[in-house]
This record gives sequence, C-alpha cells and structure tokens, in this order.
Amino acid sequence: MEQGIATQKAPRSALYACITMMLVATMAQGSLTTDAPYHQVDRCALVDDLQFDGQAANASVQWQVDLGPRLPGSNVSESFRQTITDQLTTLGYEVTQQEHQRYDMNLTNVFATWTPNGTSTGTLVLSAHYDSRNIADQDDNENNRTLPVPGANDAASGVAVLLELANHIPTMGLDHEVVLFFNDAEDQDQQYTLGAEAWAENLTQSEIASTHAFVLLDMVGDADLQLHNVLPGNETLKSRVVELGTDLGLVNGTVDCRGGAGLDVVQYDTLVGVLDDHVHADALGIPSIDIMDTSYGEPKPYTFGSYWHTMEDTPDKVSAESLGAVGRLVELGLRTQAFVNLGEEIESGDDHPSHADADVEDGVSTGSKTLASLAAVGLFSIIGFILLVEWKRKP
Ligand code: 1BN
Ligand code: ZN
Repeated sequence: MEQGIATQKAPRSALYACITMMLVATMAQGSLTTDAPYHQVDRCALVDDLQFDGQAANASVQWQVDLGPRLPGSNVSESFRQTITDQLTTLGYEVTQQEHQRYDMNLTNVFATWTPNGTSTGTLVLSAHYDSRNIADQDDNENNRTLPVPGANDAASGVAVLLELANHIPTMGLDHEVVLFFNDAEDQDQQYTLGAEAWAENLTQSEIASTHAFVLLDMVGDADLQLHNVLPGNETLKSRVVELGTDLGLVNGTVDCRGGAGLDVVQYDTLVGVLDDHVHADALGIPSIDIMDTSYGEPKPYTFGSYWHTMEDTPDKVSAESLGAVGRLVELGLRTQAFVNLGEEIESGDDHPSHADADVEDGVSTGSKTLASLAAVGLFSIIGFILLVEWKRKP
C-alpha cells in the first residue's frame, strides 16, 4: 500500500515539474521572439501599422528654416538646441551636449538617448546635421554666394525625420539603446563633418564595440526623392535598406508588400562617393550608412544638384511624401532590427572584417539563444512525454 502511494506520487510530481519546465521554456522562447533577428521578422505584417507622420516632419522643416540660419555658435543654433532639448526630454530621452572648438568655431553636438527598460543590448546611433551652410557658394547669382543657405533639405530634412521618429521610438519595444545624434558643423565653408569627427574622436573602445551601427540621414526631403548608394558604407545595411525600400514600394521593378509596383526612389544601382558625417564612424569599423539623395534639383556637374548649396534650398523643394517615405523606411528598419546585430548571418562584402568578426560573435549568440530555447522546449517535451507514458503504464 505504502509502496503503491509512493509509485503514484513520484510520477505525479515529476509530471508537475515537467509541466513547469515546459511553461518556463515556452515563456523563454516567447520573450526571445520579441527581439527576433531581422531575417526572422515578417516585415510585411508591420507595414500597414507604421506611424511616421510625413506632414509633421514637413512642419519641422518649415520651423527650422523659419528660425534662420543654424550657424555654429549662433543664437539661432542655441535656440534650436533649447527647443529640441525640451521636446525630447518631455518624451523621456536623456539629452546631453558636447562642446568642441574646431578652427574658429564653437560647435555643439546634441545627443538624445532612449534607453529601454531592463537590459540594453548595445547602441544604435541615428544622426543628422542640424547646422545649415554659411555660404550659398553654388548659387548662380554671384551676389548670393556669401549668404547663408535656408537649408531646408541640406540640414532640416534629416533633423525633421529624427524628431518625428523620436515620437515613436519609446513605444517600439526595442531592446537596445537608440541615440539621436544631432551633429553640428557638417557644412561650413571648406570645413565638413566637424561635429561627427569630434564625436568619433571621443568614443572609447568599449563604446565603439557596443555600437551596432551609425545611420546618417542627409538631404532626405527632396520632393523628387532619389536615394543613392553612398560610398563608403556597410554592405549589409545597404542591402537591408533596399529590402525595406522594396517592402514599402520604393524600388523600381519590384512588387511591394501590398502588391503594388515600386517607385524609383531607392536607386542603389547608382554609386556615389560622399565624404559625409558617417565616414568617421565607418573609419572606426562601426557599420555605417548615409541615406542620402545626391541629386537635388537639375543635375549639375561636380555638385549634388542645382539647388545644393544655393538660396534655392527652400521648404517648397521638400515634401511631406519624401520625408514620410524615408521616415517609414527607418521606422520599419527599427521595428525589424534591420540596423542591429549586423553579423547575425554572414553576408558578403562587409567593409570591415575586424568589426564583422565581432558582429558574427554577437550574431551567433543571438542565433544560438533562439536555438537553445527551441532545443529546451523540445527536450522538456520529450522528457514530459516519456514520464507521462511511464506514469500511465504503472498499475
Ligand atoms: C554633404 C551635404 N556634404 C555637404 N552637404 C558634404 C560634402 C561637401 C560632400 C562637399 C562632398 C563635397
Ligand atoms: Zn551641404
């Protein structure tokens, strides 16, 4: 009798333990799927729910241009920083500034950091320059060439996309940190990318190693939007931008998620070398991309188009549709982990083997976590099944 009770008790407690283990394993698997690697995410399932508002971004372009030239060290520059600091702080970002002296300029970089609750797995940097060019040196009218440009596309457009994305990042459920980096002094006289250079010079080795990617937005508001394949740049990021663009109907000759024909916006067959802010991150081995339209206005030899660095760079040349297209592309990338864990699968053509190695390690650990979790569910299920059969067989 006593023995009988013992035989009954042992399998039942084993069964409870088994059910508990299965539940734990299933929960572990469930939590991992929230940060599923890029290629495991059904991107088309997300397309209809994107929240980026192109009209709001367009209003921001007008606001920035109305402020006046955002020249490094100016009152307008200071006022711009104050307003975005207030806005981003209210949204829950930690906002900091970094001041530097370069040549005769006082420049101020602004960083708005979103840190998720719980563990953060690395940092994604999204950047745009907020300074507008001090001289319209490409203007057809000689009298204009000493005037500061309005900078609607070349300055305000990238900032506008970042500021509108900032409204949505806190509710995306990301498991990594996002730094919105508003860089200064990209476009002054013969001096370019000074703010981004100063930032890169001050990064520690551990900050470099924990930075997933540097995604730059420059001249992304042109009403006639054509995004080009900018060199240098990370090949994995580029191929993902083309995939995201395809999903959203921005790649000519392809079919988008809704079954529509793609527009000719993401033109990555066209390669253009651009010394932009991303080159400093790229030189450190951080995967980097410059999402940029290098053809603003009519084609003009040795320039980025007839409106570039002229008094014609005004809000009427920029559209809510273009800002919306770029904003949705980046939003979809954020929501699908397109810009993080870039080495999770080995894709050919990465620019920096040393960083790619680090990425591969990172990726293996993400992939193996998923595999381990699947294996655990399987193993516990088999053990449970055996115990159940054993228990049923007992007299
Ligand atoms: C990009 C947009 N740049 C300035 N506005 C950087 C640059 C300046 C690239 C000159 C090439 C030449
Ligand atoms: Zn410029």
